[in-house]
Amino acid sequence: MENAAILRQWFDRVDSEKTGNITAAQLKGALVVGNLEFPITVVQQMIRMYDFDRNGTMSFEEFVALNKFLIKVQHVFSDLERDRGYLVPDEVYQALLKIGFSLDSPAFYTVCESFDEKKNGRFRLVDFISLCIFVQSARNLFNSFDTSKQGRVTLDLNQFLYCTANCRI
Ligand SMILES: [Ca+2]
Repeated sequence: MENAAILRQWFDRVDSEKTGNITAAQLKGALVVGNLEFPITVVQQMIRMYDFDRNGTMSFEEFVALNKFLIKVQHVFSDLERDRGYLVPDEVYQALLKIGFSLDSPAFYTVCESFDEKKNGRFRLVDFISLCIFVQSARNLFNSFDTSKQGRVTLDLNQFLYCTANCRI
């Protein structure tokens, strides 16, 4: 889905009410058609990640940005899954590095554990995309507090609650 005209067609089909914006429920339904079944909370997070005008829905421009991210994540997944259909934690770690996320061990294993849906150490594409959406959203949120770009933030309890509530999937 890299061609702009194809993307436009896809978007218009999903935007069944012709509002120029697609909702989380519409996006969820469209992804299911493409064999990607996400919980609605993950789809809402996808929308929030690129909701540049913060209206809670996805315009075509925002969709193009999301699609670019999803394509990158899918490519990295296919490079490493070697036709098994899943990644093991070591590969998830390498995949995250390729996407530009370098996590330390405690952070990485905690994130892995919470996205290992079946608790079998196997990350299917849907699990891996959900994990990447979470890490990217957390990074965006972190950056919004790290205004001086020091790579660290100080939060009071209210800000901390705001962050955890935003990241919860
Ligand atoms: Ca929007």
